Amino acid sequence: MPIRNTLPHLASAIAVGVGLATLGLQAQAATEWDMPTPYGDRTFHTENIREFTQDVRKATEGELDIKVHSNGSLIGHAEIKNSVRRGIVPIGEVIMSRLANENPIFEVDSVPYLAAGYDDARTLWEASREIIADELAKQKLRLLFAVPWPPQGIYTQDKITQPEDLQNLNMRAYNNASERLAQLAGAVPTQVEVPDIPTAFSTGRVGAMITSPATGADTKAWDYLEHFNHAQLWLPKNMIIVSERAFSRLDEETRQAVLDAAAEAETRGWKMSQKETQEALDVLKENGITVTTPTPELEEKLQEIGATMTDEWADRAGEQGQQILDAYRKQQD
Ligand code: PCA
Repeated sequence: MPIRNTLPHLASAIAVGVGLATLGLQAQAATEWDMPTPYGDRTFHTENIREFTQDVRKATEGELDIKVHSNGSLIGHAEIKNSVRRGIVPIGEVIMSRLANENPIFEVDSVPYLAAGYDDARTLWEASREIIADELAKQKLRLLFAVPWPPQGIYTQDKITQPEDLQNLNMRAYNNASERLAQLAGAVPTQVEVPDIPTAFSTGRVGAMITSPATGADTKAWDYLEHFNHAQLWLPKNMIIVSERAFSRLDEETRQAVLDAAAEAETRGWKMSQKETQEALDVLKENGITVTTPTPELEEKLQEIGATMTDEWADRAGEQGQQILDAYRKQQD
């Protein structure tokens, strides 16, 4: 009798014990996050992100382990933002201006000549960061950090001196602004993601492109063209976003570690970008690309296109856009 009575108790005690042990273990097990990014391993953005994930690993003693899947290998660029929003992945990188169709404020960094150097780009970021973060927060996305690409220019097979030289070129573009600029210059734009650039050139789909010295060097532009015009049109930013839901599941200490590493990654990334500009220009030259700046005639045309695009953007971006422009101009003074 006593034995019969004790056994079930013993069994359930063991079960509870095992259950608690499992729970305890789960609470301590490392969290693993998959992080899709659109650009390749040679890109300084990817290097910076890897450093960010190492910093998080170190600071949390391995509690949060973020695994980077670069070059669109896990999720293509076009799907990354919505994948984070839907919780398919907790964190990811996208170029901010890709969200322009949702709200024009996301492409404020791709308006030609609005902020075409690092100091102005930084001021513009300070003037726009909060409003952009708030827009993302409405979708339960948290902005962790943003880092600019080097200034955008124009790659061509032939030398460009006159505005007419751009006409009818099949021009590779990557966001609405680069597409619109190509259009206004009389070229024929086609959107192509970075991993697909070499194929787009080798199959003749495009013969020119708008991008940075960095991406030209990363994709070995010298294999398919000869000229880079360092026009310094704008500095588009990549941003790292995390789903608020995934973020809130982390404990307080881990959350702080992520925020600290993100702040460092932003500071480091801006420096890397600036350094990369000169280094990539050198790589282009060493590999036979002729690097020039716009002739006065071309400059005039690009400025005219810039003025048109600034007006178009301001119209589209309405009150929020005006708020950013006012804050930007005020900080510039
Ligand atoms: N490289 C990316 C975005 C801007 C840049 O410099 C691209 O060309 O798609």
